[in-house]
Amino acid sequence: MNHKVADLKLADAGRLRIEWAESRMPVLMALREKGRREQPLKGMRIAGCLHVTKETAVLVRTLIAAGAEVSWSGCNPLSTNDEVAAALAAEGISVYAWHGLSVEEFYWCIDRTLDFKPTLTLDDGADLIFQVHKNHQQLAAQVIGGTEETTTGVQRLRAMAGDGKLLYPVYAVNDSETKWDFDNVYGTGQSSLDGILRATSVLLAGKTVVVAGYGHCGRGVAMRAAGMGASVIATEIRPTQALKAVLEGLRVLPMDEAARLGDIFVTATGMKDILVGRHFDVMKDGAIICNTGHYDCEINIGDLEQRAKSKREIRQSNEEYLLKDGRRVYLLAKGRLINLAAAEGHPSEVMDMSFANQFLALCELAKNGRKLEKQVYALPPEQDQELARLKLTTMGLSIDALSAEQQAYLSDYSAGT
Ligand code: 9W4
Repeated sequence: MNHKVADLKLADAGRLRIEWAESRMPVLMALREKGRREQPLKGMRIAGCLHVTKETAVLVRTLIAAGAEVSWSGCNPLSTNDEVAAALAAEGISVYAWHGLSVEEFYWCIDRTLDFKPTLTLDDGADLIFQVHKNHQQLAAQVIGGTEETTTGVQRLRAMAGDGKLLYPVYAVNDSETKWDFDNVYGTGQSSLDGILRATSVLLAGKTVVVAGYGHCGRGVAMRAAGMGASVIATEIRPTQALKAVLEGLRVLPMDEAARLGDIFVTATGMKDILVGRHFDVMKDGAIICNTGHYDCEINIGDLEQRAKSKREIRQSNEEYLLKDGRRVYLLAKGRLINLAAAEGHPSEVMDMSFANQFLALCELAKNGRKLEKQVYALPPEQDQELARLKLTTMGLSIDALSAEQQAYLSDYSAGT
């Protein structure tokens, strides 16, 4: 058997999910049709370690259409969609993933994907690459290259390359503008509000939303909350970001002041202890708090527990803390990423861009990877332009181009102003 999933009977439901994602991922679908004709991945064996979601399934099917053999595991024990995993397995695809697997099972799954001796690896968090380097070094010689999806993974791989320890070249997919900018701003923006609404079903119009951290994610959340009629306060520690928030029409305050005013708090800083005891002490009765930053330590839940007389799950992903003075504070998704724990992560349209980058990176490795050093590489900037253009085309949009005269004007340094 070339798979291990929770329940093959879920395959029909999984197929519907994947079909829906395919209808929302036109760039990857266009690349699939081109790949089917040109077979850029023919002869490649790809081991992937990436969230088993409906969008990932669209990528997997695309890799296969382009000529690759694949073997897949999930990269987070909680992110596997069992219906999707079943659908892939039922199609004969090698997939080792089920929701809620243990740490030992997690590495067991990765090892199964390495059994078929990959020529390319695809990572989200670098667990698969690390497993090759730690326990299967003999496989590295035949691996042409790998890709890595996340910032953290890329940082760790750069450190390895710096120490001369990286055994094959890796493309940092995260560094592409068509990946991080779209994920962080538009993906996190919409899906975080989606999570908040699924967990609460509150009216956003007229509410005061406090966004902690005005980075890309915070900006996305603020923009969408404002669009639904909330008045938005941003908190920041970086003067430039705070200034941008002000010039984009938000109020900027220290959290100690914002804590008294907010109806809904969303942390998006990547730092710990953004909401702590002294903030809970002054929040309005009924305040809603959640996190969309990478770590689940932005909200100090210990401080909240200390102040609580009792707590109960009042709705899915929504816990009511009754404080000793009678006020109620609602903590969503236990302070974990609200967009993933209470909604479905980035919409398929956004993943379309990220995974198209993955696909093109693997094609590039198959073609030219043998010429690369054992380093971490950014994808060529032309790829960003190509993908953005393709996305526009699939949306039925076209843009202008410079005329020959305009091109010449750009490079003519003899002309005055
Ligand atoms: N999913 C995830 C993580 C933790 C988690 C309820 C609280 C990331 C990127 C993509 O990490 C991911 N914790 C959960 S559910 C859950 C899900 N709970 C359960 O109690 C804890 C994850 C990439 N991506 C999208 O964003 C959309 N399609 C994708 O492939 C997926 C999942």
